[in-house]
Amino acid sequence: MTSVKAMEKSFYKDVLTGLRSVPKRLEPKYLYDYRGSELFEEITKTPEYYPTRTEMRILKKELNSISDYIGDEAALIEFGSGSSEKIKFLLHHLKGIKEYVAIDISESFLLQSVEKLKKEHQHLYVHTVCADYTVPFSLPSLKAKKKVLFFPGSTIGNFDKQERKTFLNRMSTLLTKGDGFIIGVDLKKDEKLLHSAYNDAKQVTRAFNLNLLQRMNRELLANFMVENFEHKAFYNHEEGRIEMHIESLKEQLVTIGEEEISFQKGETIHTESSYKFSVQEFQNLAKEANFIPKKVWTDEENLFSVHYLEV
Ligand code: AVJ
Repeated sequence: MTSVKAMEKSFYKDVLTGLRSVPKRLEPKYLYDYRGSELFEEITKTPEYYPTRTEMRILKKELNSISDYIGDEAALIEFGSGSSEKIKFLLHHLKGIKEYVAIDISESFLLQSVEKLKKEHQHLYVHTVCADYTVPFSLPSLKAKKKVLFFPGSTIGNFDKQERKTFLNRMSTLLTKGDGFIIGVDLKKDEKLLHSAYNDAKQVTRAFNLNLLQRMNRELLANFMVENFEHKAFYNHEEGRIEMHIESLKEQLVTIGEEEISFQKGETIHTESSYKFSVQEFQNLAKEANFIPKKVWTDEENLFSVHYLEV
């Protein structure tokens, strides 16, 4: 398991590597420090950002069916446990969940949200794992026989082709026959809708993206002048993904610790991709990782999908 301390060190290394690359890029996981996690929560409440509320609507609508798949004696293992509202809902309504494992990269955020959960569910076995699930890690030993992995929010969309292959394969090796995997996957749709979901009117997404510059200033003693950069998000049709970038508004030099990084006017840092899939495309990916697609739940407008996979 990767400790968070080790991760902080690799933040500096990864930043230098990423900003010395052409084109410049930073891994999306670095968007989620405490402030970033807070801002993401705020994004989910904007009227334009449909994924969170649509997925929640699907979970509510399909509660009985989901309950049948989970069964009456399972451990639910959640990756990226920032999404406390969904898990609260499931734990409250699905009595078959006897044990809960919360895995998240943001330690303070994780501990805070799990404390509340423990108080509300005194009979639930709760484990917290602070880890970066994009690298190999192990699960704590569990009491429940059946494992159900829960990866909501279409975070799978953050991974590129190779990363999602590796991730799905890793997930399937955590499971044995009869176990399950519930995964939320955002669907391909009208590009205008997609565009506005990542360019909200209140500019919360902008603040979320630019927070990465402030994080580098805070943690790595960098000197980014945030007003010299702008948020840029658009749908890349060929790649089937939203791309989020930070654009340099002028030619400038930035120092990070002892290192200097130069920016051309208009040059960008690619900070996040958010791939969108059709149901068929995702099921094919799942099959390549030895999963059997058992069920897919969607909303009436076909904005979002929730899949139940088995091994
Ligand atoms: C949490 C990765 C699913 O890609 O939609 C939201 C992150 N970025 N707005 C997404 C995000 C900008 C979100 N995921």
